[in-house]
Amino acid sequence: MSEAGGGRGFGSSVPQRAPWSLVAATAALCLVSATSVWTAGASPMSREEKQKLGNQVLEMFDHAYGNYMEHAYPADELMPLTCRGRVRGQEPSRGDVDDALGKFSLTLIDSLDTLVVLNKTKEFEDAVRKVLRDVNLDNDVVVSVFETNIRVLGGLLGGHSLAIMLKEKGEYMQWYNDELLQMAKQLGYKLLPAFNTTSGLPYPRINLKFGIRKPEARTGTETDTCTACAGTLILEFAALSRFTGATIFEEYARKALDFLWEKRQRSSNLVGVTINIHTGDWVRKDSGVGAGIDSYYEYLLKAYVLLGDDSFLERFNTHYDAIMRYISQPPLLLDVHIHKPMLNARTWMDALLAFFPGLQVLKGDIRPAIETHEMLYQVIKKHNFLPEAFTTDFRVHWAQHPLRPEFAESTYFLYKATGDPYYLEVGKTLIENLNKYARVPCGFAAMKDVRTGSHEDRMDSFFLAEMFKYLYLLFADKEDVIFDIEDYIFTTEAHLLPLWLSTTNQRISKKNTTSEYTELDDSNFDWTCPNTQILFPNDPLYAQSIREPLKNVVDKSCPRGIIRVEESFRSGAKPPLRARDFMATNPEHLEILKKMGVSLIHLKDGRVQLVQHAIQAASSIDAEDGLRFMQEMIELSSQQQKEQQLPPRAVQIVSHPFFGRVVLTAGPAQFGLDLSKHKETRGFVASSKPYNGCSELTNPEAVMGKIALIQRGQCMFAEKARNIQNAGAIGGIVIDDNEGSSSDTAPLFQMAGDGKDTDDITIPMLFLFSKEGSIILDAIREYEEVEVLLSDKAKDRDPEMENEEQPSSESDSQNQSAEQIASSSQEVDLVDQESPEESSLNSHPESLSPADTDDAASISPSEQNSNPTENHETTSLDGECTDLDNQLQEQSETEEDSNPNVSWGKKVQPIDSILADWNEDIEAFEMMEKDEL
Ligand code: DMJ
Repeated sequence: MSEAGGGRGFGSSVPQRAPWSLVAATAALCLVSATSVWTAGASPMSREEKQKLGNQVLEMFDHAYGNYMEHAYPADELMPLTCRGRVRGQEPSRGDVDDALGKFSLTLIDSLDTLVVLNKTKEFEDAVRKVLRDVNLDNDVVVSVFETNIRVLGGLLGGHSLAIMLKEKGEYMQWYNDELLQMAKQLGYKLLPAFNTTSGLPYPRINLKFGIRKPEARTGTETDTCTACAGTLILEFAALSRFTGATIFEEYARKALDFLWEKRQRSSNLVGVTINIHTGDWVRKDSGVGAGIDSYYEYLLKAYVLLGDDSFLERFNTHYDAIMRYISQPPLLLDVHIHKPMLNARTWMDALLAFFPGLQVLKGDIRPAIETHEMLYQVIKKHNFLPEAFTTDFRVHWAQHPLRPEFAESTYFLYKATGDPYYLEVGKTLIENLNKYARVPCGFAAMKDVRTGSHEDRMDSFFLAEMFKYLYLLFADKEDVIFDIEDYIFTTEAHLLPLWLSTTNQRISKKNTTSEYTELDDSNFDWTCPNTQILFPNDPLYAQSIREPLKNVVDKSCPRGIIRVEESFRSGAKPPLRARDFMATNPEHLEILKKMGVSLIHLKDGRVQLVQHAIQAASSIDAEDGLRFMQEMIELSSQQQKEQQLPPRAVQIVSHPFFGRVVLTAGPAQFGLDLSKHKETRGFVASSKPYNGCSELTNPEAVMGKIALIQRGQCMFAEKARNIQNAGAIGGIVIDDNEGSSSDTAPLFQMAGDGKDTDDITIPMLFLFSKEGSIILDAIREYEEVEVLLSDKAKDRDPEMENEEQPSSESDSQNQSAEQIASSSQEVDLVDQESPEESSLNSHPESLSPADTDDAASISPSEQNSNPTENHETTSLDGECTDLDNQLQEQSETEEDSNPNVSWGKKVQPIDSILADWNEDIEAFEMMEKDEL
């Protein structure tokens, strides 16, 4: 098949590899593995172990992909808890996150090139046939331009790239005639109307059938888009142009990039998170490397690699300098304001920035890559996954984790760059955690809350597009992949585009763009895409030496960064100003603050943010006073936080046939045993009589030694607790009397005391909303004996417990209905008290809303103690930290000192056994599905 003006890739088999251009050659060098230089440090991993892990990745992929194909296809995504497809319009809307779903079998298209990387050529051939047979790109559905580009256009192009590679090899895909490329082109044309703005920045959404702005289109009134949304098109669009010869795609993508470049904040060289597509004004002026901006930077550097255009490198380097000057505060990466880049805009980081160390490898800046990666790994070790957002002192800020691949991506690139087997061990941990905590009978489920281990009925397509590629490649030797991965560049969705595109159809590259060519000086090329053999010629311990000082950065961090200063602090004190006396409206206090190098930012919601720059203090004594003041503020603030933000707790049903699979999100109480500090409480449940627990129980024999269930209402929570405690209960669960309530829709809260001394209450008390509570009540009706574990975090289920406790006489039908309860309850989630509203967090692409940026104030950690030689006052801060360190240490010791009966989290269940007992679960899910129908 051919077309007028078609380029080399269109209508022909794979072209001969072009002579190396400089960029292609350097890009290939980026991926030269340094394994050969490794001689010491973390123990090397044997070939057998690497193969075993590679096979494990293959098995996991089969589990995810197989379940998608069996239970969800042709739907866009699999819902792994209810084992069915997610069809837009048929499920409750999740807001912006649904804009990725265009009724075009998203997961299948996103998985195409993963199949080839994982050596599943036969399955790839089948998958391509299915795409060609079943996928319709002309649906009346409004989709995100960004997501459709990176996942669908990128998926089709990645599929095409590998299809022509396979065809060239002569065994598979011999029938292939560029059909995927044709689909890509069709889709490309469908996206073009989005660029119909004076700026050239695309609208964020488009209707696949009706385009934009027509009444039927139901879109086109938006005024803003995120920087990544407008700046993450060039790889796919340029590849489409170069494969087909149709220049328009590359031109449009270049124009959008040119506009963003023109609009960068000129003094800081940073870009904001969102921009007005008509005026070019920055709407959100905060700037980081995570949500909303991330892949804009990625595409500048990769566009240079793929297209060989120096102007992209120059732009990237300019931004990179600014990032390293203002945003990078190793090992942290903290958002700042584009106009005042010395001011932090947030006190937390988001999970999307985990791709950045990988990009730094491509840039050749390995040291900060190692540092940030190490910090992220420690956060992961603490929570099993990277929470969507976490604070500068590494507490969970937003507890969700949708199985994002960015950290695996960076791990892969760091391993390629350093050859340090440490990164293989990191990959092994990622695999273990996925199997242990995210794997469910019908796929892998996103974590609703990394702290409790609860799940969400969601398996995003990027999990298949990216996670499995990076994990497989991490453990693969060259011969484990049927083609040379170094001939390709990864898009942001890990789709593969061949580097030979750099020399194909170049004539179109700069038409109609505003950028002018300027000769770059040599410094622009320093270390970009370095040869790792040159980077670490004699020092195989290089990476380890950088990680070593950061070993305890997460566990030993001083609580810092979150300060809530109420406007109503009482006044009166003279300098040195004490935190408790501070008034943000007192001009004298403000003057003192200034002298101490502390600046004050008024947030929109009336609170005040404080940031200290020791170097801006009038003298070193003032700077020291400033540090003391900030430290006091931190203490005040953390006291307030303790009162306001107790994290959720978990009620886990551990008896047969649940065995810990059912985790219910519960609210804590301000009285009674604090489960975060003490061992879990485990016991059988019994309903109290009266059920409201407001008077002496009439059934003490039934609740004695058990966990009593009580209904909310009619008296104080503390009174209920006393009554069940007096009856001999070892714990209590208060169930909401408001029928239908759920932690999905209502914010969790703490049960307050009764205004009196509650020290007499010693048993743990948790609160469940009605939907969650009815799961326990249903279980009692079905099984009578129901045992639960009350804790601050769900424990991994224990196969041995199952063996011990499984009554041999249980019938299959009982198992089934137990699983039905379990399966419905696995969806029970929590509302993260600390997290912002999901709808705003999902604004595109996965960007965080303005309202989220400043719910607390910050002290920049690097400003506090990054330069101990200049700021001698850091000594006193370190001194202050000692106690806190001890506290943290004690806390983590307590966490580890778990009840031997419930030490499930420490056991690793072999895959075979997981598979065996999940076969049973799968049958139960299928039954459930039939019942629902
Ligand atoms: C992916 O779709 C892409 O990597 C994108 O650039 C950012 N987010 C997701 C995965 O988290």
